[in-house]
Amino acid sequence: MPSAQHLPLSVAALRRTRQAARFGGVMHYFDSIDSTNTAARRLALDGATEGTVVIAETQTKGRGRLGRAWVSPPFRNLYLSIIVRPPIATADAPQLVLVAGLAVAETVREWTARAAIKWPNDVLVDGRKVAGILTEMDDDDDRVRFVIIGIGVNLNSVATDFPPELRDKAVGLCTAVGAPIDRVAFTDHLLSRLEERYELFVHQGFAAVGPLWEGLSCLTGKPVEVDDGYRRYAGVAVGIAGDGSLRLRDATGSEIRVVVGDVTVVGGYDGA
Ligand code: BT5
Repeated sequence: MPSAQHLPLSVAALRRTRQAARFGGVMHYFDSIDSTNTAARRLALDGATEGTVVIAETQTKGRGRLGRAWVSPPFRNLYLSIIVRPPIATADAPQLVLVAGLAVAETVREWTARAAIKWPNDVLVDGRKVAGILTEMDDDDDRVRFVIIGIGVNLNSVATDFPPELRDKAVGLCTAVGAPIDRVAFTDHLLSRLEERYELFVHQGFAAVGPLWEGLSCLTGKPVEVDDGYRRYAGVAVGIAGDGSLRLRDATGSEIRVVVGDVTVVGGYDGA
């Protein structure tokens, strides 16, 4: 099991492994910061190049979607943001959250095959959230100027690191694997995957990513409810559409497409 003593990330070792790479070739490392997404946004506005990474040991204002908080205990996990400047239309930018989700899920699966993606931005292990993704965009005349892809992965957090209300919803990869996770190795593999999947998306479009994403989705075939902040939809998840929206089949047999929202699986995940 993970050691009780959590040490700082060996950032020199990580920099050595990434020095020739596009993603992570430039890396900013902080002991503590408000939010790596906020820091990356500041750097992007100052002209930082694509692939610039911000990593922090802890965040005082780690963010999820819709102003929600991301629990960020120090020296255990990964809190990372990366700047990308994709040559795409603003309307296609939400697909990047799925591209990143695929890369995170594929990386987690190098440690355990029990990982799956939950639309739109969660990676689960055994039905519990091991990682979340938050993308934030800056655009100009319908073209994307930059997107900050923020990724939080619970690597060496144990149940007591989470507030009580999260203990049955969140999990550390170490708990699933039964051993401490090497944060340098995980981050290196994640950045390589992310670079690979991002290149695929930029050069071949979401059509090339969608089938890979579908292969790791835990929702397909499940009865779900989706809350988009305005209304709730109910149906069976049948996959994602070409633009990355979630396809549901409702009780009347009609198809509904949901662009944003929080999904609940009716009856849970059968332990999967
Ligand atoms: C997300 O939002 O899942 C996106 C999380 C992105 C975090 C990264 S860390 C690096 C970068 N910098 C930032 O400031 N953010 C990004 P959402 O789908 O809204 O889920 C948020 C919800 O997940 C919370 O309301 C909690 O219920 C739950 N949660 C919070 N912290 C968690 C954790 N460490 N592990 C699992 N679940 C958590």
